[in-house]
Amino acid sequence: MKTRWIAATTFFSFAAVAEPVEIPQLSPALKPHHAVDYRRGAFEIMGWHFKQMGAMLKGELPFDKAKFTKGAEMVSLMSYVPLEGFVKGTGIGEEKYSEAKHNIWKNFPDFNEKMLSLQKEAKSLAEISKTGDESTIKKQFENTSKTCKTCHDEYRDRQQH
Ligand code: ASC
Repeated sequence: MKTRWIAATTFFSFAAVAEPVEIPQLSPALKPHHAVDYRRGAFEIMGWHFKQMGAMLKGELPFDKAKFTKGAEMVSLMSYVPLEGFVKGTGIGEEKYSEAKHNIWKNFPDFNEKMLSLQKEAKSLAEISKTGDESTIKKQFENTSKTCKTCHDEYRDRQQH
């Protein structure tokens, strides 16, 4: 009996881990260009703050902890936005302004994982920026920045719009 219970719980815990990652579906209330606008809007907001935060850490702007924290919180909040906008049929050549490579939809579980790691690192940056010293903050800023870059290298192709 006990063995059976263990077998069942083992099965269900593996089943939970193996849950497939769903490619988001476009709501019938929206058009494909809305998905591109939506995700690009979130990335623009992240970039707006991230660039200013980077400039503070490089000493190009004075380090203002309150402003830095506010930026980090905004980046963290925005990091939850784009994934929903990566619906099929909105890659480069399919939608104007798209910079999304088509391998996003071929490797969606990997892409999803990379977005989740941005969320994790950005959340940690927002937390650390409240209490940490500048060098600790800088280290976490670099960890967060790496998650942007890793994903861009594989899944973004900058276009001349
Ligand atoms: C930005 C921006 C990105 C990221 C990336 C981080 O400000 O526009 O794409 O930061 O450069 O490595």
